[in-house]
Amino acid sequence: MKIVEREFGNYDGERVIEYTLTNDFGMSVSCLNYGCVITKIIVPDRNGHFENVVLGFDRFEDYLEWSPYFGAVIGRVAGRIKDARFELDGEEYLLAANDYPNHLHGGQKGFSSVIWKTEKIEQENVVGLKCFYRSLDGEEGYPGNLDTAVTYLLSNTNELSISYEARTDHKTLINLTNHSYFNLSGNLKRDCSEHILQLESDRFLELGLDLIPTGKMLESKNTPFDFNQGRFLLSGMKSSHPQIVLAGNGYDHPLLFKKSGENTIMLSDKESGRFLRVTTDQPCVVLYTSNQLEGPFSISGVRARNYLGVCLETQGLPDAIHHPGFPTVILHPEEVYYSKTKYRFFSNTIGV
Ligand code: FUC
Repeated sequence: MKIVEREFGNYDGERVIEYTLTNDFGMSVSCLNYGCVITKIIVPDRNGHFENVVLGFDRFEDYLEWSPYFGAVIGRVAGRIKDARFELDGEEYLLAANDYPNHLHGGQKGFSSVIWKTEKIEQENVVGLKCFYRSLDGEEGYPGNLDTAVTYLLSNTNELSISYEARTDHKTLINLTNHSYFNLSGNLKRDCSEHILQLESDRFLELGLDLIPTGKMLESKNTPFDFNQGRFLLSGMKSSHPQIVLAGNGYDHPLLFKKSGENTIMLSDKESGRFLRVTTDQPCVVLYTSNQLEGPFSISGVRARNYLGVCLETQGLPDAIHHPGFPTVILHPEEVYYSKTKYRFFSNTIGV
């Protein structure tokens, strides 16, 4: 197993480094010290053909100009916070309204667009990168100095695990995730709409026109949100279900896992034979089918278009601070925030 480093760019006078972690079977994960961005994940298809299965740019400048959070760690709070404000212990906090009038994915300069300190991990059966970031009291409007560590570990079983840890010195909010856009066809050959998704979930959160949860939990049975038996993403994306239409003819919804504790999500692409099994300790996954990806830029030579990738954002419920019925995203000074999501890649004829 090995780690190779290369210069990727410069940001605010700091060097941007790309670290490529490779296991003994040739699978690799590349990531940056900027936003902990995963730039590439290279895994074999059923014929042993290695290709990239995430959306990412070859040039750092494209991340600054175009990236809709490609591969990045999102924090302090993933998703939207209504009206970019919240109250904690009678105190009102005003956040960056970067998705006016709401707050999105941690603000103007959230965890996805800052330089993290890094530490390489090289052990016998695992190779990885631990990233550290201290978010200062008041950053993007949030209270408390928050120390966060994100660890990427790649194993010889073709599993990438991402663990998140955080501590604060003042009551604050936290809900971290990774915003990778998966496309298992390999090197963006086909859209994610051809992927099959399976997970155990009976309810999802209804969204308002601003894409923020209304607070209502809807039943998924007999709707495009029922993935219990597995379904082609396309079958839901082309439906006229009002929630699908509202999200831009696709999914942008928190799906609530049926049980607490560990849950599994299975994503697969028939033609390449690639599978991705995601295991998480988080209560929901925000399923986003890149309904708003279209733009005047290219992603590794492919023109940006909607439905090119699918995000599986495992996390706490979005806008939880405004919904007392949702599990809390408040972090107290005496607590440690910890969460973990694992991504295991395999193919249906050969594998490790
Ligand atoms: C996702 C979505 C949003 C947004 C963004 C790029 O997580 O929930 O609607 O457009 O990321």
